[in-house]
Amino acid sequence: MNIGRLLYLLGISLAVASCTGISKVAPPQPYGVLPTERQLHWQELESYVLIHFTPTTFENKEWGYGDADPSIFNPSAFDASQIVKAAAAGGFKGLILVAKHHDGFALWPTKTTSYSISKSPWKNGQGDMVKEFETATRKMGLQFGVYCSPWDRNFPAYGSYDYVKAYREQLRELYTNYGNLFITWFDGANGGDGYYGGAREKRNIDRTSYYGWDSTWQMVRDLQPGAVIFNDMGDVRWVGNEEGHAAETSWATFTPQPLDGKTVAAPGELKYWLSPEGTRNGEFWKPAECDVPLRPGWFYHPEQDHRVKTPAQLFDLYFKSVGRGAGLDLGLSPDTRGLLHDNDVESLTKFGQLLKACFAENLASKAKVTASNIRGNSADQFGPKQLLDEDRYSYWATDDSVTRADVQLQWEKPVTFNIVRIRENIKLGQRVERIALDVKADGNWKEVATATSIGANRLIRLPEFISTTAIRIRVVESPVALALSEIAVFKEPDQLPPVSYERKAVPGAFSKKSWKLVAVSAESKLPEGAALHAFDNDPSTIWHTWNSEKDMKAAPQEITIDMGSLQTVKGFTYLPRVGGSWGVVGQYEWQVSSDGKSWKSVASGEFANIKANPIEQVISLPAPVSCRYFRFIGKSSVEDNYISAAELGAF
Ligand code: FUL
Repeated sequence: MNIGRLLYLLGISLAVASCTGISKVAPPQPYGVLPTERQLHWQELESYVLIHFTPTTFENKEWGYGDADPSIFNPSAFDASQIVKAAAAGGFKGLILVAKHHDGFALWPTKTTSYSISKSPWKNGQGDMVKEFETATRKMGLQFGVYCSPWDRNFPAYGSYDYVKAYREQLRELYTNYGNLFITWFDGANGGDGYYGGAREKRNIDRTSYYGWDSTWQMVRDLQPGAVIFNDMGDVRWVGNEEGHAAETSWATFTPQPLDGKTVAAPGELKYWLSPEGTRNGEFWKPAECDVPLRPGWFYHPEQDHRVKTPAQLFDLYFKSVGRGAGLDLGLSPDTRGLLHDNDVESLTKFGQLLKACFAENLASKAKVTASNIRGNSADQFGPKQLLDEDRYSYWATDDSVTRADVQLQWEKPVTFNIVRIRENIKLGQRVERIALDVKADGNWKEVATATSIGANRLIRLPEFISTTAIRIRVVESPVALALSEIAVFKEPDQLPPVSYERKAVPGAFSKKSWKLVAVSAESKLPEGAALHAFDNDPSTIWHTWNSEKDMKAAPQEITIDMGSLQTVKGFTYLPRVGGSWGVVGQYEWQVSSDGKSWKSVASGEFANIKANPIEQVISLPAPVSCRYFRFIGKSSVEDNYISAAELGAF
């Protein structure tokens, strides 16, 4: 053991005479697990976009089945730079292209499958869309990354080792031909129904062993050493929802937990409800990425043109993701022209302007800054002025014995603010447990906010502007000496419209006032699971077919409703329950009748991605139908258990 370490353990801040004779104080020892270089780089990017554009776009679906004819992939006006420019205008620093989604269609001329861009009429089969995106992305100064879906619903050999070999080869092509990547994204949706070269069947794989992730990811380390692996078992964890927010307390460290009854945690198979918060003192440095589409779905759907998130919503999500030390990964979906819709471009641009205006002036730069303790009294090395230099790794530190301390910022004239940004030097780990923010008012300190899990980035956003001549950041709990790298103070532009994520009714939605239950194949014996809850206009109550662990009525289950009179129906809606995926329907069917006796099936299919993104499913019929009765059949449930519905609707 060296002497510095020994004295550290004795709790002494060591002043060592360096060989040049200048006195230097030893830095604090790192705490817990630490980020790697590539994770530091990822953390600095903060926000990036994710592009979904495949034949699935042309089918108006969320998950392609793998059977779409490649000839449908023929954008009329594709322009990667239009998409990248809009992302850059939104302040995003990187772009991930879905080079292959679950439908298996490769956007580059791969040698591994004939189901690729080479079979599309676009550029007469000579195009390479991954290259076009890469070139446009780098031109705009953004970083580039790829998503290549492990699940492949087209590949005939999916489920056998032959596919795994081909998949690795796909990754090799992507890792060698498109420059340095900042991220390689592996989603957890794996195995299930698919075309599989015409077999049209369900193929289950063992998520813990099938892909041989260790060998696959070694390729990332060998070929793309700078890229982080997005995956719960990789470098960056999924935050556990597709709504774009981490928990209020969100640790960068995480210990993935296997599901009950399983011995290993595997991608797509772990206790996701722990992901928003992470694990204090967790086993791995694995910060969260919050992925959320700009529209309700990841792919473009014309009927969602008016459901693009507003700049104010994006701003709110920025605080709930980036502001909680996570990354923000915003899904963008080009339309069948191969361009972003004007509404999307407008929202991104205004969001970018908002961010810029908000963070343009750091009021802290004009403040006098003092601290209650400075490590080894060495102000040059560890003084609070390090908090103002915008360097994420220079820092104010306290003596080892001091784990509670404060920093004051004072101004000659009052400043008005509502945002404070605090960072730790995460090269020394995530140390601080909790801080408080005080404001000087009439000569006294008043606490206005507290915050936990500081890490790389913590944004405190006060609901009201405050004018003051002094603020104080008090570290109230930390297991070790402090190592904060930044305190910054901002005022957001006035008068942002209030943010609401309330579900908007589908245009033309029918009133359910005179709807009546005709029949139900099963309903819970518990009153809270009654069939009536499927159309009571209350999304918080559900129809379900569960009585107890041992007594649940499995799919298929159906419910028949009388709308009271003959209606012209253009489509139906299914709203899944909130708070978990139990009972959520996977495969569905709707039948209609005008007399309640003879029935016709008018819609059937899968609610793709409903587990990860449980939004209202809007199913438009190919042509309007006239009917008085409808029957909804939950043919399967995503968890292979029972059936539930929060609301059924028609329009
Ligand atoms: C999920 C996928 O199943 C969705 O389709 C989408 O690609 C989303 C970003 O990841 O796992």
